[in-house]
Amino acid sequence: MEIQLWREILDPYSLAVDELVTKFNHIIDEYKHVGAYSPIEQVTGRVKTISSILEKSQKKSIELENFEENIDDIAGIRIICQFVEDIYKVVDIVKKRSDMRIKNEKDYINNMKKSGYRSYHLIVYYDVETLKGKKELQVEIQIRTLAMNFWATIEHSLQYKYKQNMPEHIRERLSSAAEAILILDREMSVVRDEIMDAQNSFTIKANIVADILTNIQNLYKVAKKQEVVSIQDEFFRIYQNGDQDELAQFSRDLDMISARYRAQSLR
Ligand code: 0O2
Repeated sequence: MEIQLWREILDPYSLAVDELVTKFNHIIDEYKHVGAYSPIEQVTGRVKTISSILEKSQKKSIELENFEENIDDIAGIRIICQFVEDIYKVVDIVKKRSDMRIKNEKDYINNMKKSGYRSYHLIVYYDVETLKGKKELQVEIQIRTLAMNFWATIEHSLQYKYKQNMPEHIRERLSSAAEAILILDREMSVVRDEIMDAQNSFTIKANIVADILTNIQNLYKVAKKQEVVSIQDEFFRIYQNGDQDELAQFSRDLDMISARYRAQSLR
């Protein structure tokens, strides 16, 4: 197949990957903006390379004319979560969306692969708009924890290096590393609530401080310098005290002061 034709075929897959990465990143932002914990930690995406498509077609005896129907991971999205529980939340989020239709799912978390591989896979149908009109594509979404991703990345590199001939002692090491990852994920789940509380309160505090600083910066334009300086001193005092409730109250008071100045400027 000519390189130009490959480009034409793969272009919509690039669009799908770009759109989906943006959409999943937006979900992270939505959680952040309401000060809530996001089950999605990180999102990446890729379009399978031509050589990788050729290799898979050969391995699975797929005719090149039919590769789009038969290779379901030409567009791939990888979603990384902190905790195993988050993976199932993300699966629910995807299932409830109207822009992705589930074709099939594989739970390699409850059914770990012989290699030790763990991950949740969804194949979804996703529509993109091209110059030729709407095109329905298949996209593979892999959802896994940070720990599972660490293992899979290392194992993938070793698979690539050794192809079918991975030495037995390395296979054994990978298998015991997979066990260690399983235990690590379980241990992290036990302290999940505490970790989430700590992360939530960090995010909430950061948002309050950002609001206060924006307000102070705007007040410099409209209020007397002396008044802003004393507001700023009060902020430093409360911040150093470290009492989050007091900081939140200060932020609300500052909102009212700012609103008063805005009202005055409209008169
Ligand atoms: P690449 O290079 O990552 O794209 P099936 O026909 O369903 O039996 P298929 O189509 O390979 O097999 O589906 P499966 O098993 O769900 O695997 C899809 C992808 O999951 C793989 O894509 C890998 O990315 C990942 N994966 C599956 N098993 C393993 C494993 O044992 N180790 C690692 N590191 N990754 C795995 P590709 O196309 O094989 O590879």
